[in-house]
Formats: sequence, C-alpha cells, structure tokens
Amino acid sequence: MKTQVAIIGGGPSGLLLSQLLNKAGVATVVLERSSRAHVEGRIRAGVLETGTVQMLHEAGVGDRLDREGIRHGGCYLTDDDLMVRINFKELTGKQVVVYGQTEVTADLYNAQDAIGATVLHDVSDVVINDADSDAPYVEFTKDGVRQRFDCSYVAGCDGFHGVSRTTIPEEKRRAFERVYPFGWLGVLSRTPPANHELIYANSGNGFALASMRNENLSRYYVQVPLTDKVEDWSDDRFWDKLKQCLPYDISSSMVTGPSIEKSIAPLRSFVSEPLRWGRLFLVGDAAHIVPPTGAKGLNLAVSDVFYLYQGLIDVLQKGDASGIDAYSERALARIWKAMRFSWQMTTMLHQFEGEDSFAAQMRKATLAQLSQSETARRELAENYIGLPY
Ligand code: RFL
Ligand code: PHB
Repeated sequence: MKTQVAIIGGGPSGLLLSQLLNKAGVATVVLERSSRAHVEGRIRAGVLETGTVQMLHEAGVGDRLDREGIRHGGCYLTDDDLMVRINFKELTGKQVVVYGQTEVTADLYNAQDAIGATVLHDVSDVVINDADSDAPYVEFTKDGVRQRFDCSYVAGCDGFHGVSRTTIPEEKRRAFERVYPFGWLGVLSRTPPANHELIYANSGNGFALASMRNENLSRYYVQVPLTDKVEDWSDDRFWDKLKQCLPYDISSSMVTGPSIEKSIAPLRSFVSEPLRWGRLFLVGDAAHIVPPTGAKGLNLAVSDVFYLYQGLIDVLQKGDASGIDAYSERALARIWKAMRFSWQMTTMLHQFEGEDSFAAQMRKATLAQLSQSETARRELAENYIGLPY
C-alpha cells in the first residue's frame, strides 16, 4: 500500500496533522497503537492558547470549541492565603480557552471520519524503515497480519514512549532532560469548580491546582511523592490535602464529591534534538515533554504541527523543501521558551523533597514580587497565553 505521509500515533498531534494535510489534498494514514475509546478517554490537558484555537479552526474543528469552551481572561497564583490574579486580558489583550483534550481529540476523530481519512487503531509493532533514504516505509501488524505502507514522509506523533524518536540513531540525536522528584495526583469530580478561574497554589503543604472542565466538572491536582500509588489516596485523603494547599477563602466554600477519575503523572522536562532525521519528523510529546504546570504540552504539539504541515504540503505539491528544511530549527526555538516557562512555573510553585529553608523563601519572594509588579505579571501572562508562532 502507498500513502504520502505516514503518521505514527493518533493523539492530538497526529490527528491534527492528518486533518490539515487531508484538507489540502495530501494522502495520509494514521497508525495508532490503542483503541479509539482508549485515546478518547485519556484525561489530560485542559487549557488552550489562542494559537491552538486558531489552528483547530483552520482544521475545521472549531465550532464546538467556540460553543462549549470556557474563555478565561485570567488565573490565580496563590501563596498560602495570598491570591495574585494574573489578568491575561488586560496585560496581553488575549485569553485562553478551557476545553479538555478529550474533547479536542473527539472533535478531531469526528472530523477525520467526515472526510474519510484513514486512521488504523490497535496496530502493533510499528517499524519505520529507511527514513534516511528517498523511499521510507512503515510496517505494522493489524488483526494478526503484517502490513506495509510506502510513503514520502513519516511524522512521528507517537508520544514520549513511541518508536519514532528511537528510530533516529543515537549518535544523530541529543537529549536534554530534567526529572522532578514528584508527580501530580489528578482527580476529576462532578462538582462545581472551586473558583471561576484556575488557581495554581504554592503552600506550606505543597502545590495544588484547581482547574475545571465545565460548571459541574472539576479537575484538581496535588503534588505527591513519586513513590505514591493511586491506591494510597482515598477521596477523603485527597480532598483533605487539596484543602490544605488552597487559600482558606477557597477551601472553606469548596464543594467535594466522589472522584470519577484518579491518576498520577510524573513530571519531566525533556527535549530531543533535532526534530528531523531524513524523511522522519518528530512532533509533540515524541520530541519533548514539559511538566504540566505551565499548561504547555498540548499547545506545543499544536505549534509543532503549525511549523510542519505547510512545509509538507509545499514539498509534496510544489517541490519546495524550504518549509520542511526549516522545521526543526523553527519549532525548537519556540519549544525551548516553553520549556523555560514550564520549568520556572514548576520551580516557583512546588516543594522539593529535602530542599533547604532558602528555597521556600525564594518561592514566597517570587509570588510577593508577582503580587506587586505589573511587569512581573505581564511576563508571566505573555508566556501563559502562548508565545507567538
Ligand atoms: P500523545 O497524546 O501522547 O499521543 C501519542 C499517541 O501515539 C500512540 N502511540 C503509538 N502508536 C503507534 N505505535 C506506537 N509505537 C505508539 N506509541 C504510542 C499513543 O497511544 C497515543 O495515542 O502525544 P501528542 O499527540 O504529541 O499530544 C501531546 C499531549 O497529549 C500532551 O502534551 C498533553 O496532554 C500535556 N498536558 C497538557 N498540555 C497542555 O497544553 N495543557 C494542559 O493543561 C496540560 N495538562 C498534560 C496536562 C499532560 C498530563 N499528563 C497526564 C502527562 C495534564 C496532565 C496530567
Ligand atoms: C487541567 O485542567 O487538566 C490542567 C490545567 C492547567 C494545567 C494543567 C492541567 O497547567
């Protein structure tokens, strides 16, 4: 079988790339290891930058997002009972949209169905061959049968644990990594959000985040040691911990209820350079991971797609390779700035096990400076709402 672009991974980056390429008349096939229900059910990101919203519109999947997404003109950073509002709208003229990654994924799958794109689920043992030649091909097993697609280009959109990055020979890539000594325990509950805007909380009891999906669906996180298991955290224990981290005004009036999802995610900063090897391009989490504290992971995956998709169309339809040649450098320039922001937000808001007393004072001083300086708030707002493409 033949296609123009073989896309490994049917998460948000693979689906968005496939949608944009198909709309422009480029043939693609998406190879996804899991079932559609599994991909659609994964609860992850919640905050979309303006650029992400524009890209989803460009892909023709912006309607439900416009109707159901919640526009947020600001968020709060807190330090015990001190609440600092970052007014995105006033400081940058822009807002973010709270709309779950599950919804983005569902919208993209529906759009792919509507245009008859090829998305193969439950494929195993994907192998990318001859990516450094003019004739790459991918092999995989589906329903017990080994199959092959010849293609012009391969997009590695298969996340941090995929096969694409490690297809690049070790001597041709370089990794930069920071692993944080804690994870986030996340809970979804059918309760009204604790606050009308997100709260990122620093406290003597550690970090917490109060987020939401809609007016009766809340998403909360607290920092936990990496050794903790979900089973260690009853709902009651979770709510107690969360309340200890949030300002009293918020925790005293917060509505709690049974959790409908609970999971622990480790925190990591990671970049693999370059993003290209021959005819293979790395996109999204396959190339980089950020700690979720800056809400940048999904948004970075979308900006990678922005830098790549037009380049692929140009080379396939006009023979102009300048876009794909510039992809790695252009995408990395933006990635590193988001890396810095996510690392800084993480450092500013979390307790590090074994830290000295100085570290806690630095967090407090940073938050005090934010509360007093519009310049400091503007810098944070510019990064949070998303740097320009
Ligand atoms: P994904 O979503 O990991 O999708 C990769 C897909 O590839 C498939 N796959 C394979 N398929 C075929 N063969 C193989 N060998 C394969 N190996 C893997 C997988 O099954 C999967 O379907 O990567 P993608 O598309 O690059 O998207 C990245 C985003 O999902 C990720 O960056 C965000 O979820 C990160 N993130 C957040 N990002 C934001 O922008 N804003 C947020 O508010 C935000 N919050 C979060 C987050 C991530 C979190 N966790 C759980 C890590 C909150 C959390 C808790
Ligand atoms: C979420 O709602 O899941 C969420 C929001 C903001 C973040 C991370 C996660 O920074």
